[in-house]
Formats: sequence, C-alpha cells, structure tokens
Amino acid sequence: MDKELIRKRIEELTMLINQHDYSYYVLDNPTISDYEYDKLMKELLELERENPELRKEDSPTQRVGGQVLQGFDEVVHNTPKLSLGNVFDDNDIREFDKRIRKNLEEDVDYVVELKIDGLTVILNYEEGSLARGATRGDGIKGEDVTANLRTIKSIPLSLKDEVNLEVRGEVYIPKKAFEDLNERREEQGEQQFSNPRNAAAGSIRQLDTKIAAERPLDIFIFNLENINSKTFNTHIEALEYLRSNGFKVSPYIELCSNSEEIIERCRYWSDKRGELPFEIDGLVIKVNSLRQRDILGSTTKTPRWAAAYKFPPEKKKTKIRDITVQVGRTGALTPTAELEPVRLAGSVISRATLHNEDFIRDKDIMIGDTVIIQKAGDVIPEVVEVVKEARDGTQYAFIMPKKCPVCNADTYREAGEAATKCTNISCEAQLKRSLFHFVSRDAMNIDGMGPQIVTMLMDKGYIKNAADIYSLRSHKDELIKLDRMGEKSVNNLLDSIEESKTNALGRLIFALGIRMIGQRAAQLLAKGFDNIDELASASHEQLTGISEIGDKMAESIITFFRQPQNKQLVENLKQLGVNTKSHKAEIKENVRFKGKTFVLTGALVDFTRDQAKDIIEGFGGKVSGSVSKKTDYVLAGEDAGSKLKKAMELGVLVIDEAAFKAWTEE
Ligand code: 3B8
Repeated sequence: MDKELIRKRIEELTMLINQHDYSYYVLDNPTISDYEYDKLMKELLELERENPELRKEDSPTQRVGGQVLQGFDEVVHNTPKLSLGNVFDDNDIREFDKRIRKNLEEDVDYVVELKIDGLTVILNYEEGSLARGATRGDGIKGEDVTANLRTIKSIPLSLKDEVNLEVRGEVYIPKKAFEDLNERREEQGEQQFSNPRNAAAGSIRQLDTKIAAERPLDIFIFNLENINSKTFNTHIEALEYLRSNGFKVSPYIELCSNSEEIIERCRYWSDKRGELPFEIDGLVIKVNSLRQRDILGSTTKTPRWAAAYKFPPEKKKTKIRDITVQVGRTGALTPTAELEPVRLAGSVISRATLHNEDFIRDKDIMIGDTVIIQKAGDVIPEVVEVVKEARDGTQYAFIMPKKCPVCNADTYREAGEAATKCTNISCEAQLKRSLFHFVSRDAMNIDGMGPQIVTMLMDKGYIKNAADIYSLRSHKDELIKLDRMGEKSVNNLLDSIEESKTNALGRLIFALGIRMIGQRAAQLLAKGFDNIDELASASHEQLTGISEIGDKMAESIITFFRQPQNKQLVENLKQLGVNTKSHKAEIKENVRFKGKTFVLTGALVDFTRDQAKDIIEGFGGKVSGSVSKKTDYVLAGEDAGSKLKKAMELGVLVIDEAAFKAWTEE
C-alpha cells in the first residue's frame, strides 16, 4: 500500500476508535460491538507496527500501557494549584455566603458540585493534543504521570478544537469496579486496597503503565484552568465548552442563588451519597461568574470564591465480636475490636483500634457490646460510644493479658503510661514489626519486600533481624522454590536489597526504628555526624547540640545504642556492606559539584532518581526540579522529554548517564 493511503487509513481508524471510546467511556453509550471495536484496534496496531514513523503520540493504541518507568519527573505547575477551604455546617455556609456578598456588593450565583473523592490531576493540551498530565502534589509541584493518565479511556487524547488549554480533574475508581478489583486481588493473594481513593492514587503512581492500564480508572473534569484564544463569562459555560470538546464533566452540577438553597443541596446529598456509583466526600460550592471570581481573588492557599462542604463523619452501628491484642514494634500491646463487618465511608470495616486499657475503661467497652463506630477521612475507624440499651447480660469485660500473646513473656505497665508492654526485647512480634519498618518505602526502601514476604521469610527461618536481609543472597535457590516467588521476583528482590546498601545514612538511622526518631530527626542526625559509630557513641550534649533534637530524643538514642544486640546489629550491617557513612564526611573529602545545580530528566539505568540525587548532594551539588538559566547541568537519561528540550534552548550543558558515572567514579 502506498504510504499516503496508509497515513489516511491510520487517521481514519484513529478517529473511529476515538469516537467509539468517547461514546463508551464518556457518554456511557456504546455504539459498536466489542468484536468490531477489537477489529479496528487490531488493524490500527498492525499498520502502526509496520509503519512506526506514522504512529502518533496521541494514537489510541498508546492507551494499553507497556512502558516501564524508572520514576516520575517533577512538574512545576504553571500556576499554583490551590486547595479548598472547608465549611462544616449550615452556619459556616451562611458565613461563607455573607462574606462573598460583602466583598462583591452585588448579587451572586453559586454552582454546587459533588466533591469526588479521588486524586486531583492537571492535564495540559497543546494544539488540541494531550501533552502532559501531572498530579496536583503539594499544589506547587506534582509528578508527571502522563503515561498512566493516557491509559484512562475517558481522557481525550485529542480535542475537537486545536487549542492550548489546561484542565483540572479528579481521577477515581467507581464503587462497583473497586469491589471487583479487590475481589480479584483477594483471589490472587494480593493485599486489598482499603478504599477507592487509595486504589486510584496507587494506580496513578504505578511505574509499570500496563498495571495502570488494567485498573478501572475514570475521571471527572471540574475546572478549566487556562485556555488560549477563548473567554467565558461563567464556570457553567466553561464546563459546557469542555464537555463539547470530549471531556467527561460531572452531570451533577446545580445552580443555587442563596445559602438556604445550598444548605438544602447539602442535606440532600448527605442523604443520597450512598446511591451514587462513585464515592464523594462532600460538595463544592463555587461562585459561577468568572468576573466575580477575579474580584474575590485568593489567599495563598485557598480561593475566596469556593469552599468544600465536608459531610459529617459517617457513623454505623455494629457489634464487637471479640477484643484481640496486637503487639507492635515498640512492644506495646494494642487491644483491637473485632467487629461484625460493616460498610463505612467507602470501605468494609471489621476492626477498630481501642488504643489501650484506659480508653476501654473510659468508654466502658465490653466484649459483645453493640457500638457506634465512625470514620472521618483517612483516619483509622474508631469506636465512638457503646449502645448501653443493647446490653443483654451476655457482655463481659476485657482483661489486658498478663502474658504477651505472641511470645508469652510477662507484660507490664509503667506508672504514668497508658501502654502495656511486652518485656521480651526479642519478642517475635516486635522483630517482625521492626522488619516491616526497616524495609519500608521511607526507610531502606527495599522494593518487593512487603509485610507478606517478610512474614514468609521469617516463618521459613531465613531472616531473624535486619542484618539477615543482606545475606539472603546465599539462600537464592531455596527462595526461588518458595510459593509465589519465582526466579524473576527473587532476582528483583535481591537487586533492591543490593541497591539499598548505598542508601544515605539518614534512611538507615530512620530504619533502625529508634523510639522518637522519625524521618526528619534521622536526617538531621545524619547531617550532624560523620558516621553511625559517631552517632552511637555521642553524648547527651552532642546530641542535643543538633537543632531540633531534644532531651527525650537524645535519651532514646543513647538507650538504643546501649543495648548490646543493637550495637551488634549495626556492626553486622556495616560488615555486610550497608552504607553507614554520612555525606558530611564525603563532602569534606570531595566538593567537585559545590554550588552546582543539576536537573534530572528521563530514565536512568544504573541509579534511581533518589540515588542520583544523593550522589550529587554528596558531592556538594543541588538538585532542582525545573530547568532555568541558573541550571548548571542537566543529567539526561533515556526518553528525556521537555526538560531536555528546554536545556537545549537555554544552552545548558547536558550530560548523559555514562558521563555522570565517569565524573563521580573518577
Ligand atoms: C478551586 C476549585 C480547588 C478545587 C476547586 O470533585 C480550588 O474545585 C478543588 F482551588 O479541589 N474533588 C471539584 C473537586 C475539587 C475541587 C473543585 N471542584 N468538583 C472534586
């Protein structure tokens, strides 16, 4: 076939598939059989495979995923992405309305929208084609998650109009799809997601785009942030324009002309939220007129022309079947209510923490009691009160065990403390929890070593403490034979263990799980000492000499390193090749990047982004998120995108990974 004909056919297929996607995913109104659709897709895939130069970035074939990313580029938003101020009750709503009328001195119309409980993203289109999608992040900077967003079929890859525009929307997973997803995960022995929002957020941050493509993600676009070549008078007009250009805009948008009408809508939706096919956590109230929005303006954090009405925490009645006791990393025994499962705020709740003995006594909680539980946002479900009228004499008191339920050692409760603790420092429960913490993302960040794997490795006797992780390699053949491991995942696991040896010292200090030493304190300590031995032998004065390290923290560090088994653990880790030196030591020796600013872009092969950053900072340099005239070097990995282009335009020196390695290994 002649190239021109092929190009035409590719264009035609693209248009057809886009139209069918739109009907199916945005309008929820299929216009073709699956069979016919698959045929079109197959033909397009084949043409593109035979003529790769004709494949466009916004081709619908690019939605299937397959690319595996090394990490996400940082994105600095064009304008700060503010968040909403909250209103909680009728009076707050009246106050909000009053303030707006006072500032405007004219009449005002409001738009009330459902507040979708998902993950906010920003989409940028250039000449009508999806150019970039990013998470909101902290409002200033987010992450470039374009590759994963492309897999969401209700996001148009190209628009009718060839405009430049920016929209904001909420990515979510519908309730039914969420339940199916969790059911499948259970069947496959994978950990279930606690709620649709976490599932959506986790899916968007998948490095393997194929996995993101398989997740039932959807989107509602709720704001036009920016557009060239067009102006609108109202929010509703802007939304209509977005809808006519192929975006999925929420159908539940209502005009209200005063606070009483708004309050009425809040009542209505508090009551009806359960009937929606997706989770909402409130309503959003916005001034409709865009001119009035400009007059009202914003504070640094929130716009004055909008507010979020938060639903009161959902409450449910259920029964405490039993009270069990969990032993944590610090040896504290936490009583936990085992509940008759109930659906609450988007997830099925079957447990609630009862904190400690005092909590149970203060609320007069007994085993067999009927209780009211509540869950507000992200917090762990809580028992609010006991329904005393439901007592029938079968209820009985909970007694804190005198023996640890895991290792059977004695338990004790110190005067003035709420927690009851296990006295055995090598209690298996404590070890297990410490290991979960040691390998976790913010600590040593050992990928592929979640709680299930740690538990299995402990049960099989391969690891007893953190140092054993670094001699796992000698059990490689046995590991491959284990259930659910396989050669590839064992290799990946051993690789990430190896990688974690070069972590910055702060991570190791945090990973040790010293009481009261969180992530930030660990980093400060790593800056304050040359190596871990110096930290281990530091005096109280030396420790409190570091800013933000107080008396209690210092005491805790000294106590930790006074224990012979802790000293031994650190020594073993060092012997096994885990980095125990601070950058401070290295900086003194080598300052070759002193005062230089780097920008990282694209995928590196031999380093993660965090490692490259650690190295640069170790040599006295700085890493920044965006390229400017002040940038000294751009370190460009594979598939580097817009930052590389910008560097070229500004004449900033670009180095590749090989050059970077040569510099740092010299
Ligand atoms: C301004 C307007 C934040 C938001 C907004 O469904 C602003 O409008 C915002 F600074 O976060 N989750 C919505 C939703 C969220 C926001 C919004 N509208 N429908 C949502």
